[in-house]
Amino acid sequence: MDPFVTQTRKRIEVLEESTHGETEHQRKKFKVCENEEEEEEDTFITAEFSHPLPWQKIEAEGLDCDYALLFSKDEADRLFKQLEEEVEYFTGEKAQVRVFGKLYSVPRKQATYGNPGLMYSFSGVRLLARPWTPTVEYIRDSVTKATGRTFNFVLVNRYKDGNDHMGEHRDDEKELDPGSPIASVSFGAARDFVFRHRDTRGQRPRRPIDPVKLVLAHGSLLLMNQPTNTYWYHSLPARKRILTPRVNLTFRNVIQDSKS
Ligand SMILES: O=C(O)CCC(=O)C(=O)O
Repeated sequence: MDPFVTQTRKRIEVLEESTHGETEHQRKKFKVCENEEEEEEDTFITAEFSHPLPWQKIEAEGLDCDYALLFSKDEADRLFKQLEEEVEYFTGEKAQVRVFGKLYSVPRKQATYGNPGLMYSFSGVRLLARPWTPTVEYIRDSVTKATGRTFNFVLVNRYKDGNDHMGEHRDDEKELDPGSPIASVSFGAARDFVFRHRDTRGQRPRRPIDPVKLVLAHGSLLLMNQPTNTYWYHSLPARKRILTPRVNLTFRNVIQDSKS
C-alpha cells in the first residue's frame, strides 16, 4: 500500500450498499435509501479505522469502486486552502449547462485543468483545459502514486454549501477513455454521494436494485473503475444542513483526438 493511503485518521464516514455477499457485520453498516431527494442523515453510518488505513472495496452488480483517505487531515487542510487560492472557476456562459437548448446556471462552480489543448464537452458546454496549477498537479501525482494510474484532465467542482449540488449523471462522454477509472478527490465538507443503477430509473423501473450511498470525507479518494459508469448514475444531493464549502476534483483521461 502506498504511503499516501497509510496516513492515520481517527474517523471516516462511509456507508456502502451491497446487493449480495454481505456478512452480518457488514449488513449492520448498510442501510437502504428510501428516497434520494430527502435529507437522510440517519442512513450514513460512521466506521472506525486504525493505522494503516486500507482501501475499501465497494461493489455491487456492475459497480466497482475503491475508497481511501489519501491525505492526512493536516495535508488535506493545506491543500484545500491552496485550492481555494489557486483555482479559477468559469463564469458567464461557461458556467452554464444547456438542457433541451436552454442555458441554465450550474448550482456550483466549475473549472477544468489538463494537458495542453484538451477539450471536454458535457451538458452542452465545451470546456478547454487550463494548464495544471501546482496544487492540482500535486494532487494528480498523489493519485497516480496511490493507484498506479495517470490522468490528463481534471474537472474541479466547488460547492459553496449544502445548497450547491450535482444532479444524477454518468461520466460516459465519448471523449473519455473507457478503459480508465475516474479518480474523485474531495476536500472540505463531507458530503453524501449516491449511486443509482440505470435499471431503477424512470417512471417504470425495470427491476429493484438498492442504491449505493457513501459519505466522501475531507482528503478522500474514490476510484470509480469500469464498468461503474456504464450501469450506475451518480449524484451529489443537496443537503441543507451543510454550511461550509467543499471542493471535488475528478481526474479523468480525455482521448487526445478530441483536441480542437
Ligand atoms: O462532487 C462530487 O463528488 C461529484 C463530482 C461528479 O460527479 C463529477 O465530476 O462528475
